Amino acid sequence: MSALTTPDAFVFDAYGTLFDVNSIAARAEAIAPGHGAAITQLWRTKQLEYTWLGSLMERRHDFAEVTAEALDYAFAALVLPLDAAERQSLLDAWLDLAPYPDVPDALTRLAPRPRWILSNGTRAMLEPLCARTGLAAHLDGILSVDDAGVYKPSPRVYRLAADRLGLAPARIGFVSSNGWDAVGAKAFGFTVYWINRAGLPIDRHGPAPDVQVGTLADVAARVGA
Ligand code: 2OP
Repeated sequence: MSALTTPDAFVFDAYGTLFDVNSIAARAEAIAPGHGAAITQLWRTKQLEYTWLGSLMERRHDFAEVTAEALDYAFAALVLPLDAAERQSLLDAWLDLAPYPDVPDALTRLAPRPRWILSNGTRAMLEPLCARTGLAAHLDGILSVDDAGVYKPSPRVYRLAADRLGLAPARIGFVSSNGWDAVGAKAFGFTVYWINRAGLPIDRHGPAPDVQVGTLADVAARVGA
């Protein structure tokens, strides 16, 4: 994609892209000293795995339910105790995430293009998070996969954004830090910016993103904002 063809609108993944999920590890470490990283990694892996399995089984639970189910799996697999208050504290951490430092300014720079979230999260998870962090002031709206009844990377999810914006997919810039989400969005037809925060190779199961960058500020710079 040439640097001159800038998208007419932007759509953002939430967890790991706009919001830093690493703060969850600190809370897990406080509850289970020495196990915070292992808990968080297994929890996030299972959380996403359950979204894919639920979609394939056509028996999906919403992201709040899946997040709780994955948490219970992680503590059982690691044979660690978890009382009700600690469990609720970890689940509440998803409502208490911080935006990455460069995100508010980068979103401001991308204006006046429409800027929407498209996330696996439920509205009940995303709306208070965007309000509390102030990101709601930099966004034009929130789309949850709940409106499609299936999880990413189903094209029915990405279609939600194209329909809501009334734009051809290629005119929409999709931004995600999750490689599998970036590949799914590219397969749908978006112009895709992969924020490769972890320096990983791109997944090979589908078309590669158009642009690979390190931060959201890099995305704004790429479109001359
Ligand atoms: C999101 O949809 C995949 O967690 C990622 O926000």
